[in-house]
Amino acid sequence: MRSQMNLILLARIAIAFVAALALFVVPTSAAMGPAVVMAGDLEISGAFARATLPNAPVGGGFLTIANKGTADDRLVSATSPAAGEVQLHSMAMDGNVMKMAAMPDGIAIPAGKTVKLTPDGLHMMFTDLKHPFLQGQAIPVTLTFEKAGTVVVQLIVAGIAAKAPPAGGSMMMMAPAMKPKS
Ligand SMILES: [Cu+2]
Repeated sequence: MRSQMNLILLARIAIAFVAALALFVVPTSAAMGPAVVMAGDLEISGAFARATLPNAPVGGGFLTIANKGTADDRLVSATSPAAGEVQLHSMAMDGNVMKMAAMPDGIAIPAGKTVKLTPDGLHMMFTDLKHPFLQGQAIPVTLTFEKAGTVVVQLIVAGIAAKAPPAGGSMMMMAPAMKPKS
Protein backbone atom coordinates (compact mmCIF):
# COMPACT_ATOMS: atom_id res chain seq x y z
CA MET A 1 0.00 0.00 0.00
CA ARG A 2 2.71 2.36 1.00
CA SER A 3 4.65 1.97 -2.27
CA GLN A 4 1.46 2.48 -4.24
CA MET A 5 0.88 5.77 -2.41
CA ASN A 6 4.41 6.81 -3.18
CA LEU A 7 3.88 6.05 -6.87
CA ILE A 8 0.74 8.19 -6.96
CA LEU A 9 2.60 10.98 -5.22
CA LEU A 10 5.46 10.68 -7.71
CA ALA A 11 3.03 10.79 -10.62
CA ARG A 12 1.40 13.91 -9.19
CA ILE A 13 4.75 15.61 -8.78
CA ALA A 14 5.70 14.66 -12.34
CA ILE A 15 2.44 16.08 -13.71
CA ALA A 16 2.86 19.29 -11.73
CA PHE A 17 6.42 19.58 -12.98
CA VAL A 18 5.46 19.13 -16.63
CA ALA A 19 2.61 21.65 -16.25
CA ALA A 20 4.97 24.17 -14.66
CA LEU A 21 7.49 23.57 -17.45
CA ALA A 22 4.85 24.14 -20.11
CA LEU A 23 3.86 27.45 -18.51
CA PHE A 24 7.50 28.43 -18.41
CA VAL A 25 8.46 27.39 -21.94
CA VAL A 26 5.78 29.23 -23.92
CA PRO A 27 6.54 32.80 -22.80
CA THR A 28 10.27 32.08 -22.91
CA SER A 29 10.26 31.07 -26.56
CA ALA A 30 8.29 34.22 -27.44
CA ALA A 31 10.72 36.34 -25.44
CA MET A 32 13.62 34.80 -27.32
CA GLY A 33 12.56 36.38 -30.59
CA PRO A 34 11.25 34.93 -33.83
CA ALA A 35 12.35 31.51 -35.04
CA VAL A 36 13.65 30.66 -38.49
CA VAL A 37 11.22 28.43 -40.37
CA MET A 38 11.89 26.57 -43.61
CA ALA A 39 9.22 25.90 -46.23
CA GLY A 40 10.86 23.99 -49.05
CA ASP A 41 13.62 26.31 -50.33
CA LEU A 42 12.16 29.32 -48.54
CA GLU A 43 13.72 30.51 -45.30
CA ILE A 44 11.33 32.63 -43.25
CA SER A 45 12.79 34.72 -40.43
CA GLY A 46 12.23 37.80 -38.30
CA ALA A 47 8.46 37.30 -38.13
CA PHE A 48 6.79 39.90 -35.95
CA ALA A 49 3.60 41.87 -35.51
CA ARG A 50 2.98 45.24 -33.91
CA ALA A 51 1.04 45.42 -30.68
CA THR A 52 -2.44 46.89 -31.12
CA LEU A 53 -4.55 49.15 -28.93
CA PRO A 54 -7.68 47.64 -27.37
CA ASN A 55 -10.48 47.52 -29.98
CA ALA A 56 -8.11 48.37 -32.83
CA PRO A 57 -9.69 46.90 -35.97
CA VAL A 58 -6.46 46.10 -37.81
CA GLY A 59 -2.88 45.03 -37.18
CA GLY A 60 0.28 44.59 -39.22
CA GLY A 61 2.53 41.55 -39.69
CA PHE A 62 6.08 41.48 -41.04
CA LEU A 63 8.73 38.91 -41.93
CA THR A 64 11.62 38.13 -44.24
CA ILE A 65 11.45 35.43 -46.90
CA ALA A 66 14.69 34.27 -48.52
CA ASN A 67 14.32 32.04 -51.57
CA LYS A 68 17.37 29.75 -51.41
CA GLY A 69 16.20 27.75 -54.41
CA THR A 70 16.46 28.09 -58.18
CA ALA A 71 12.73 28.44 -58.88
CA ASP A 72 10.62 31.55 -58.46
CA ASP A 73 7.86 31.24 -55.88
CA ARG A 74 5.00 33.41 -54.74
CA LEU A 75 3.29 34.14 -51.42
CA VAL A 76 -0.29 33.57 -52.45
CA SER A 77 -2.23 34.07 -49.22
CA ALA A 78 -2.11 34.18 -45.44
CA THR A 79 -4.63 33.28 -42.75
CA SER A 80 -4.65 33.48 -38.95
CA PRO A 81 -7.00 32.37 -36.19
CA ALA A 82 -6.36 35.81 -34.64
CA ALA A 83 -7.99 37.70 -37.51
CA GLY A 84 -11.03 37.45 -39.75
CA GLU A 85 -8.79 38.06 -42.73
CA VAL A 86 -5.11 38.54 -43.50
CA GLN A 87 -4.50 40.69 -46.58
CA LEU A 88 -1.25 41.08 -48.49
CA HIS A 89 -0.58 44.79 -49.01
CA SER A 90 1.93 47.04 -50.66
CA MET A 91 2.68 50.54 -49.43
CA ALA A 92 4.14 53.35 -51.46
CA MET A 93 4.26 57.12 -51.54
CA ASP A 94 1.65 58.68 -53.79
CA GLY A 95 2.77 62.31 -53.88
CA ASN A 96 3.03 63.14 -50.17
CA VAL A 97 0.66 60.42 -49.03
CA MET A 98 1.51 56.85 -48.05
CA LYS A 99 -0.97 54.58 -49.74
CA MET A 100 -1.66 50.90 -49.20
CA ALA A 101 -2.93 48.63 -51.93
CA ALA A 102 -4.12 45.03 -51.92
CA MET A 103 -2.01 42.60 -53.92
CA PRO A 104 -4.51 40.23 -55.49
CA ASP A 105 -1.76 38.21 -57.22
CA GLY A 106 0.21 37.83 -53.99
CA ILE A 107 3.87 38.68 -53.48
CA ALA A 108 6.56 37.33 -55.82
CA ILE A 109 9.53 35.61 -54.14
CA PRO A 110 12.08 35.35 -56.99
CA ALA A 111 14.70 32.59 -56.98
CA GLY A 112 17.82 33.56 -55.04
CA LYS A 113 16.23 36.76 -53.73
CA THR A 114 15.15 37.93 -50.28
CA VAL A 115 11.82 39.72 -49.91
CA LYS A 116 11.12 41.71 -46.75
CA LEU A 117 7.68 42.53 -45.43
CA THR A 118 8.19 45.66 -43.32
CA PRO A 119 6.14 48.42 -41.66
CA ASP A 120 6.91 50.81 -44.54
CA GLY A 121 6.62 48.45 -47.50
CA LEU A 122 5.02 45.15 -48.36
CA HIS A 123 3.17 43.80 -45.32
CA MET A 124 0.43 41.56 -44.02
CA MET A 125 -2.62 43.39 -42.75
CA PHE A 126 -4.82 41.63 -40.21
CA THR A 127 -8.42 42.78 -40.30
CA ASP A 128 -11.35 41.93 -37.99
CA LEU A 129 -8.96 41.16 -35.09
CA LYS A 130 -10.24 38.49 -32.71
CA HIS A 131 -8.27 40.00 -29.82
CA PRO A 132 -5.73 42.78 -29.29
CA PHE A 133 -2.14 41.84 -30.10
CA LEU A 134 -0.22 42.10 -26.83
CA GLN A 135 3.54 42.54 -26.70
CA GLY A 136 5.27 39.19 -26.15
CA GLN A 137 2.42 37.13 -27.60
CA ALA A 138 2.92 34.85 -30.57
CA ILE A 139 0.35 35.19 -33.38
CA PRO A 140 0.16 32.07 -35.59
CA VAL A 141 -0.09 32.74 -39.33
CA THR A 142 -0.46 30.15 -42.06
CA LEU A 143 1.35 31.22 -45.22
CA THR A 144 0.52 29.58 -48.53
CA PHE A 145 3.13 29.63 -51.29
CA GLU A 146 2.58 28.64 -54.90
CA LYS A 147 5.40 26.05 -54.87
CA ALA A 148 6.60 25.68 -51.26
CA GLY A 149 3.06 24.98 -50.04
CA THR A 150 1.74 25.86 -46.61
CA VAL A 151 3.70 26.70 -43.48
CA VAL A 152 2.76 28.04 -40.05
CA VAL A 153 4.87 30.90 -38.71
CA GLN A 154 4.60 32.50 -35.26
CA LEU A 155 4.70 36.30 -35.35
CA ILE A 156 6.19 37.63 -32.13
CA VAL A 157 4.29 40.74 -31.05
CA ALA A 158 6.67 43.69 -30.59
CA GLY A 159 5.92 47.27 -29.52
CA ILE A 160 3.11 49.31 -31.03
CA ALA A 161 5.49 51.24 -33.34
CA ALA A 162 8.18 48.57 -33.70
CA LYS A 163 10.14 48.63 -36.94
CA ALA A 164 11.98 45.34 -36.35
CA PRO A 165 11.41 42.02 -34.60
CA PRO A 166 12.15 41.86 -30.87
CA ALA A 167 15.84 41.35 -30.17
CA GLY A 168 17.10 38.11 -28.74
CA GLY A 169 18.59 34.94 -30.06
CA SER A 170 16.49 32.00 -31.13
CA MET A 171 19.27 29.46 -31.12
CA MET A 172 17.20 26.55 -29.86
CA MET A 173 14.52 27.06 -32.46
CA MET A 174 16.97 27.97 -35.20
CA ALA A 175 19.06 24.86 -34.80
CA PRO A 176 16.95 22.52 -36.98
CA ALA A 177 16.93 25.05 -39.83
CA MET A 178 20.67 25.69 -39.85
CA LYS A 179 22.67 24.14 -42.65
CA PRO A 180 26.36 23.34 -42.31
CA LYS A 181 28.57 25.59 -44.40
CA SER A 182 30.25 23.58 -47.15
CU1 LIG B 1 -2.05 47.45 -45.14
